[in-house]
Amino acid sequence: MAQPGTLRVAVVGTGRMGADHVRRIQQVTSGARVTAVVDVDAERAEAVAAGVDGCTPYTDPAAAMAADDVDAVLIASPGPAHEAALLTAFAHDLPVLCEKPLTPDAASALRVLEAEQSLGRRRVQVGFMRRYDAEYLKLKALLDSGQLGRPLLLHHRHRNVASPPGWRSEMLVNDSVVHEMDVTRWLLGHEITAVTVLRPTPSANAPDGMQDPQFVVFETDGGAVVDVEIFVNCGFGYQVQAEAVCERGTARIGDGHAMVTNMAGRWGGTIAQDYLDRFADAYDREVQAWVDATRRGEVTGPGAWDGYAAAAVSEAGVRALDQGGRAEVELVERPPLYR
Ligand code: ISE
Repeated sequence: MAQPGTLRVAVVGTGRMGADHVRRIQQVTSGARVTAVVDVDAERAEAVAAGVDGCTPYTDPAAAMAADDVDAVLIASPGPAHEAALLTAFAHDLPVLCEKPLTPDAASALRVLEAEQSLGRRRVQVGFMRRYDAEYLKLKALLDSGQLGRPLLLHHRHRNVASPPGWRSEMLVNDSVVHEMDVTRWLLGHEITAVTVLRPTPSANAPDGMQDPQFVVFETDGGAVVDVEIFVNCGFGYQVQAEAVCERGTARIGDGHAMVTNMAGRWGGTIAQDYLDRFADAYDREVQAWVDATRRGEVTGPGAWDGYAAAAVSEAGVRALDQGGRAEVELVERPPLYR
């Protein structure tokens, strides 16, 4: 039985990310426990539920959200399933932590935004976990302090060891670079107005037909120019780096120098191999912040507007990738609920 006041969470989607969130809520987060897990694969849901005391497996998100012992929902199913799960959570007036992307395209994200507005209050935190990473938080605090002056440029590097099976070129934009879209908006406080995608000769290690790496450029409404190297089959490790170039100096994060070793005439360190490792602390902080805010009856962190804005930039990015060159971002006016 959950302690009184403990947030009882249904986790929708028990793939890699969802299963990691179940572990996190049970073992790391305070004030919450998992009482339901949902997966279209019944056996997988049962296997995950079997490891958690008092947890019921479901194949239908709506059934889990209607259960008496569910107070909140964490959505970690694939992006195309998010809209239906979010609308069902709204129908039950349940607070939601929704993994990124909010939805795969701007039209569906806008429908979510409209549905949340009709509730009259915010219900959704979006899983842009980099906003909870200690290094990104330091960079944000430094930029906000004004010590470096106005930011002019951001350089991002985003590398994965290997792309998952079934990945396509546009997923580098809407599944990977979506993080840079969000941190750029968050770090600078600007909206992204245009996206250009340049396509170097693909790596011989990329799957057939995949444009990898890509070089993506954002323009912002505050006059900044931002570049992103996305390379999802780099082979050697998981690296996420960012450098801000400002009027009075620069600041860089993500070098991964937590420990440097000297041995046998060489110096060096190790490189994380995936995001669950590199961003483990950020995920822990993100989920704890969601649980704490939800228990206070609040919604904090990146919300549906941020999810929609990232979806609109992704859409422009995919257009720029397909057609070559530059595509402008089409964004609706920011509704009062998100100002
Ligand atoms: C994945 O879904 C993530 O969110 C990771 O942070 C990103 O590095 C990876 O490219 C995505 O596929």
